[in-house]
Amino acid sequence: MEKRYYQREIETMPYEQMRALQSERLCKQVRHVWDNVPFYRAKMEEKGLTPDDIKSVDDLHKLPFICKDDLRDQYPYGLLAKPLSDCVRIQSTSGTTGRRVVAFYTQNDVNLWEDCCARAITAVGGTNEDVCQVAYGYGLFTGGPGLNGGSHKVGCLTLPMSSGNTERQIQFMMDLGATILCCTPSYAAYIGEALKEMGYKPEDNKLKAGIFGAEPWTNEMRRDIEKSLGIKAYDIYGLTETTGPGVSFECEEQTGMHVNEDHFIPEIIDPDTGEVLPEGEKGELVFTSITKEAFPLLRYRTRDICVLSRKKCSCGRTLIKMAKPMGRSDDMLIIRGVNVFPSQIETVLLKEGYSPNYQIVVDRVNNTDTFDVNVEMTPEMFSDTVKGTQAAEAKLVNAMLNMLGIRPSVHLVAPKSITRSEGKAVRVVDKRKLHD
Ligand code: DLL
Repeated sequence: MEKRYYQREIETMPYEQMRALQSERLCKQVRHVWDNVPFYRAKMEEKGLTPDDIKSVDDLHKLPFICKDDLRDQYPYGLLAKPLSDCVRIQSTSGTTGRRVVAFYTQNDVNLWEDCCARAITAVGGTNEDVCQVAYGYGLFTGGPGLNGGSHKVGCLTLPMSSGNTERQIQFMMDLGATILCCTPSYAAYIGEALKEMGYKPEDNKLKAGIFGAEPWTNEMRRDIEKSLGIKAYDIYGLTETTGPGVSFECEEQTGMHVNEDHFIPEIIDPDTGEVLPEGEKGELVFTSITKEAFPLLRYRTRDICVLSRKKCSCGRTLIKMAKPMGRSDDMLIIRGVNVFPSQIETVLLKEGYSPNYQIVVDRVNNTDTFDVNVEMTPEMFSDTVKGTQAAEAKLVNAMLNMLGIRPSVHLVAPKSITRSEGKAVRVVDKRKLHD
């Protein structure tokens, strides 16, 4: 693929120059929140800090962390750093419990956010010749609006489909010759399945690339989607609190996502002690947004478990890379004392030739955790004998035991019996929470 950048100078900026740019922006941002957000001023004062104590990125670690609960406590306007008259947009998380998080944007914030998404689209080969189908949800969710804006900036013909109505998605995809598909990986897998059912082969569509994110997905799932749609599948990461998609994006190397460091400074910390960990170590990802005007976040704890790497990338970008987040520290299940990430189950299933359609059900009976995994059979297996099914279940139990260190009960269920998701998939039903 020809090397293309949306903002070459930034994307290939030498490290020292990027540090200098970050330092300048960080100092300005700290002054901005000190002057405009009483919450931040109080937090800094608690630590005996004033803006004069932050002179460069080297001083970042002195600043206090903020977390989701702070955002909820300050709902709705407590963290706003610009007058309402300067704000043009909100987006919000899909959170089902507690107060929602609402993020605010000035026109400039929207503009920079769309640049980040345009970088992601350009990195997968997108140009003004492309037809970009945006099948992330529109509305309060950031996926649709973010990639829609990025697609416009690149000059693609943008299909603002939103998620759902799969038949219509496929009709537009085929009739208009979509070349880039943007949606969650679980919806991409579902579209792949639906295409096959409608009698299409992977080569029948014009798609060349997909930009999939908003939920954890494994490399095994990537290969599955690439095969079923006949495309290259790229990862994209972001969160409502920091803007939305485009905080980081994957390039042609497909070995992690370049962080848009001119807007977001990443750190990895030990989630228990808060200590900053050296590059290459696994821990909780923390972001400081250094260009956001309306809703700046200093050292926001994402809860995503991740690794950063500054290893040279063949794409020519110098932006630091983050690995695929392996899950959230708050999505991690502790079952009979063992840490279990849904992504580990997914890895086993795809390795064993199953689809990524599964659901984990955890409960507590007589003070002991029960751990069940429902997995869809492949259509070929469905006609198989009961004995065959039992043997297949036993094989999966062993593979999961090897991966996790605890034994689940595996139940093979009929193909298509687990509800498909048009947005983020629901992988876990934790009934223990209901009894607590
Ligand atoms: O999911 C923003 C987004 C939209 C990203 C479209 C990519 C594409 P939230 O709904 O606020 O925002 O959820 C943010 O989703 O903290 C991660 O736990 C998870 N997440 C997002 N992207 C990825 C990814 C959007 N590529 C939360 N891999 C984040 C793994 C992801 N997890």
